[in-house]
Amino acid sequence: MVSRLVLVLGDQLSADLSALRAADKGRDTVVMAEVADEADYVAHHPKKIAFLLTAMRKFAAWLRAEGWDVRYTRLDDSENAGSVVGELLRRAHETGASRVVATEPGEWRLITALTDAPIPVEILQDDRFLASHADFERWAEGRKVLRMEYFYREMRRRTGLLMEDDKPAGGQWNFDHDNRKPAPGTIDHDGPLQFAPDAVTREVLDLVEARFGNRFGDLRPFGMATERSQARQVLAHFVTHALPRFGDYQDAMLRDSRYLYHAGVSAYLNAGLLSPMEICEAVAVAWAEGAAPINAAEGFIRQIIGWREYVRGIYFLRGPGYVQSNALEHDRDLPAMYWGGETRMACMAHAVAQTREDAYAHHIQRLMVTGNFALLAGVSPRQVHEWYLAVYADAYEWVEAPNTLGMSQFADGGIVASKPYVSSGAYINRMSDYCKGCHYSVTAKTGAKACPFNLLYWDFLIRHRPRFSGNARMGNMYRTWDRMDADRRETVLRDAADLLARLDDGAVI
Ligand code: FAD
Ligand code: DLZ
Ligand code: SF4
Repeated sequence: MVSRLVLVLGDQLSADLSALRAADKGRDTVVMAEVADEADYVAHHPKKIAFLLTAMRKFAAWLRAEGWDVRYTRLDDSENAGSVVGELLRRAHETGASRVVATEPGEWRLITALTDAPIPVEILQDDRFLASHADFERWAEGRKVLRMEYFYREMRRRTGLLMEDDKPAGGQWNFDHDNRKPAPGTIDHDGPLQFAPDAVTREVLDLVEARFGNRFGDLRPFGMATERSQARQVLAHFVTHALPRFGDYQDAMLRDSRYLYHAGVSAYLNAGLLSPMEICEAVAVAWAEGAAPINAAEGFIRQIIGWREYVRGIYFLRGPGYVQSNALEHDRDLPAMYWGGETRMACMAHAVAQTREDAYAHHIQRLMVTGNFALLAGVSPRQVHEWYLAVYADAYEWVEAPNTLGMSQFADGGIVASKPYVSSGAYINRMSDYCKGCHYSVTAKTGAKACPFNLLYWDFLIRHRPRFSGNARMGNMYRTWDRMDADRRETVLRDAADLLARLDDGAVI
């Protein structure tokens, strides 16, 4: 029988990958390649590139130790073809292999490239997820609205996580009402475990610095896990030290505590160093042993078997056109402050500085600070999407696009979110300590010192009144506006228009 190439991509670093399971160790050749096309299709954060290339090199070494023939291409190899398909063709020529077996990539862009490649590529399901495309399609079939909560309950029943017979543990499916506490004064947790760079990591850091050092994003200090055993330590550290309080302060934001009690495992999970079930089982065990309360365990498990699986389902259900979505017809350019440009808004400055330094921000920073501002200001969702895809270490289109375009920007017209996630400054003030040090006043509703979120909030609602006034969950907002004094309403809209004009002129906001 003829030999095949087995493609392993940078976010497929799992021992039980379907392509590896389908291959013959004695006959087939694994292909792994660091290629410019994958680093450049958006301007990925240098830390993200360094993490993936280091993890790829270590995974390749592990595969070799397991007896695989691995052809590994480094970014600076002179023969490097520059693209995944180019590398497959080069290795096919070199080995005489006439077919490729691959696990489905997490982006349509690469699926199309493999499907169109001038060599037959067999694409297998990525069964590292709990719901297959067919499972999700079956669930979605005939439903008018695809709400995550109902999908999640099915996943609980299917996995048996936090189930007592056929009933949810604690008597409720969802404990979110216990999970919205404002920021506490202090946090007794330093965030995810960090690792001093070893020789492999240091070599990659030098390479990434030379090639991508001038991009947005700090490469150093670098403390990410880059192999499975380290990622397992990050998980164990989270379960012991942060999980018990994860639920309580899930939505809070603090200047001096970037992670609060969040896990910081998404980059490892999405690259394949951890599996969703092993994470959830560790959390369920902690709850069963009384080491974590139900609101923490349920809240955390819902993110993984609920949201994570659900957004992937939406991405593949809606097809390659999903990333073009722009239901609200927003077309403003992404302001320079997203790339580190100066801003007087303390919340935006904090979220962007943390993103630049860590390639990480937690969910509420992404949704209610950077996402909220872009939505209120009417920024082109395509540009917002490309920013999120580039700057976070955990970002691949299958997970990033439905979160950004659907949940955050309402660009899909309400498939993921039943109403737009917009708020005035009051929400940010309640959930964070950002406003204390801000140039703007969160209580000022008009005038030069008015918090930009306060002005743009009303401007957004009024601009989109025909679309949203009939939404039962938004009626209160419109009633509040209608009760406002007419002069005040005029001033709010005039100040908002002035703010947007200054934003377009490149003024510091
Ligand atoms: P924790 O808060 O500790 O949560 C635990 C885990 O749950 C995460 O590791 C993650 O795997 C999963 N999870 C939580 N929320 C979501 C969600 N909404 N969708 C999918 N998984 C979730 N997450 C990504 O993994 N990649 C992305 O590119 C990404 N882009 C986002 C863009 C926007 C605009 C928003 C609002 C959210 C995005 N998220 C994304 C979801 C979420 O912000 C991150 O998963 C989370 O911040 C990762 O940090 P953590 O591991 O500390 O998470
Ligand atoms: C994100 C990324 C980067 C920066 N570099 C590589 C690479 O050099 N080689 C590789 O195989 N994968 C890389 N990746 C991850 C891919 O972009 C990812 O597999 C696809 O986007 C599909 O999710
Ligand atoms: Fe952000 Fe407004 Fe608070 Fe300033 S006052 S930190 S702009 S919410």
